[in-house]
Amino acid sequence: MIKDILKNNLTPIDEYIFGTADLTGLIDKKFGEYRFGISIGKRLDDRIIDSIVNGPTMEYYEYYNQINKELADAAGIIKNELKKSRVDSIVIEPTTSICSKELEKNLSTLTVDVSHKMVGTRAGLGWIGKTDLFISKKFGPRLRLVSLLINQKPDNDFYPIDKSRCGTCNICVDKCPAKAANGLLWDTKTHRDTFFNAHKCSDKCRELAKQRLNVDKRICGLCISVCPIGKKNDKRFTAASTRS
Ligand code: B12
Repeated sequence: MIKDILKNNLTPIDEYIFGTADLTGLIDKKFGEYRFGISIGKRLDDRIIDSIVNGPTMEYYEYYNQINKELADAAGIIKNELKKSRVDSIVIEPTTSICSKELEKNLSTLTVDVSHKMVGTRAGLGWIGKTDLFISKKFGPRLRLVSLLINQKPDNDFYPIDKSRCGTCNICVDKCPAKAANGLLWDTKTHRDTFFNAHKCSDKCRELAKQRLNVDKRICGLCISVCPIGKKNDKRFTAASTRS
């Protein structure tokens, strides 16, 4: 039923991926019975992502705002449709402003209450790459995510992904302008800070956004642009996406 609601309301459907997840024990107790998740990813435009070569572009920045709005709107529609089927949900917005109360509270760790990437791996849609991006089987890291928490177990099985499939590829590690990653592979027992320095990334994103766009935001996107998975006609893309 949930999958039908998603299929019928995400348009055009080939630009989206979605899945459901069991988040029991993985999110704060304050969410109570809302311990199941829906992960939704929207594909990013190849031309805009490919044009990120030395840092963020104004076009990418405007697009980023537009996609956040599109995803928030889509999640709102799904929430209403779920409600009609008597499923209550909580929308976790695509982004959290660095000045928002939630992130301010967690500024020392750069962590929010619900990680979209975790909902995505639990839904079996992808894994975490070496520069801490969510690498989806279908679009690689070329997507933005939104999540909903629900208080009913979805009527399907879950096939979470527990470890990285990046292997020996180090392209994003080498190209990261912040040198934020050390090349270690992710798995569910490995905390972000073991392989990725989010503060170095944040500082560099801010510096680049100021320099290139004259905005006080954290924007970069180079790690998304250089990843071979999800790039059109890349052999690794096919290999990764066909493994279940
Ligand atoms: C805070 C934040 C930042 C911070 C910190 C980034 C970071 N890596 O943590 C800063 C300002 C640096 C930042 C920068 C960027 N961000 Co940002 N950011 C967020 C935000 C708001 C929260 C992330 C968070 O809580 N991190 C805390 C750590 C602990 O969690 P995590 O890294 O998300 O994932 C860990 C867990 O999920 C865990 N995990 C995964 N599965 C499982 C399963 C189990 C069982 C367990 C135990 C754990 C586990 O593994 C991960 C690594 O340890 C999210 C939105 C959101 N609500 O998720 C966007 C988000 C992560 N950002 C995003 C993007 C695109 C960016 C930038 C490219 C900026 C830009 N748009 O140009 C850069 C690149 C950063 C990078 N390479 O990671 C996207 C990522 C999309 C993708 N393909 O991965 C997100 C998801 C927003 C979105 N709606 O799509 N960001």
